[in-house]
Amino acid sequence: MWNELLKEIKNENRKSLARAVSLVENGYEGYFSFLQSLENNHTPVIGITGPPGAGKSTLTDALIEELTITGKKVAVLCIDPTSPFNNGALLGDRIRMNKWYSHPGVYIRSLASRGNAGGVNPKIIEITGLMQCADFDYIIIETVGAGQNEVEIAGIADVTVVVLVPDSGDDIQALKSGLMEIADIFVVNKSDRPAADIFTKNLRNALTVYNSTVPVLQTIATSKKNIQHLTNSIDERLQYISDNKKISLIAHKAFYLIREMRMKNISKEKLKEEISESMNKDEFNFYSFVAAHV
Ligand SMILES: Nc1nc2c(ncn2[C@@H]2O[C@H](COP(=O)(O)OP(=O)(O)OP(=O)(O)O)[C@@H](O)[C@H]2O)c(=O)[nH]1
Ligand SMILES: [Mg+2]
Repeated sequence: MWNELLKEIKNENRKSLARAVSLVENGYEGYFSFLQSLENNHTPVIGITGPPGAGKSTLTDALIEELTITGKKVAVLCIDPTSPFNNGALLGDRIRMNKWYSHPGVYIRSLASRGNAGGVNPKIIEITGLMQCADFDYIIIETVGAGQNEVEIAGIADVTVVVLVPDSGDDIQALKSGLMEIADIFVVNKSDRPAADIFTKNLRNALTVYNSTVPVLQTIATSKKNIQHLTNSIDERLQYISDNKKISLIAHKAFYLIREMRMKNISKEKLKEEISESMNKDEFNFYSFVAAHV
């Protein structure tokens, strides 16, 4: 079955790709051996993150347009916000993205974040790996950006674009909350707003203080302004990924998957059950209990 699927995926059969993504997402039997059998294809992965409502989806839509105009093929993984705070935007995302569903060079897939602390789907690494064996030139991952949660995506994407809006204080906020460490490119979207220039200036100044050379671009995603500048900047960044960063990315992904696998049958609920059964016994020893689970 897996071999047949792989053949179809390579033949640009999007239905087969969709099916394979679901199988991987659900951890269907044999999925990991299947991943092991894939060749090393490194389609570049672009992470788009930032606070809720910053315009990530609108920007992704504009990026798809810019890239497909030049004949590129693009896969997009949208991590559906599961928090009620974000639910309002979902429908809008769908309507906006709808026009791409019939485009042969575009594949869009929504994935639930399933309450994962990093704001990404627990199987995102494997799903991205699967997409890399298809015919795409770029894979874009849009993640729920809420507070500290953006950090996870930086370990998966080759280039992380942090989208901000010119709201007072957000520039400093962004630097404080660790976004500076993860951003390869800052985008000040909604630069049609009057505060855009001063915001951009403040952000650039703040970055200089930290000796950061991360570029800051202004865009207006809704009117597709400056999008080519952004794609150029992404391509430039992709060209100069240091070996150090490559090693860090692979190590991060390996760490994440190993942890997932080791913790597979462990949950606090299950531990509680076991403890409630044994804690009143004389022979109960906390450290022996722990040792029995590692
Ligand atoms: N004025 C202006 N509005 C914009 C711009 N880009 C996006 N918007 C609007 O901002 C709102 C939020 O845009 P989205 O693209 O859904 O933002 P998002 O970051 O994907 O939102 P979440 O996924 O919910 O975090 C929408 O109403 C967009 O039309 C822009 O450049 N200028
Ligand atoms: Mg969105």
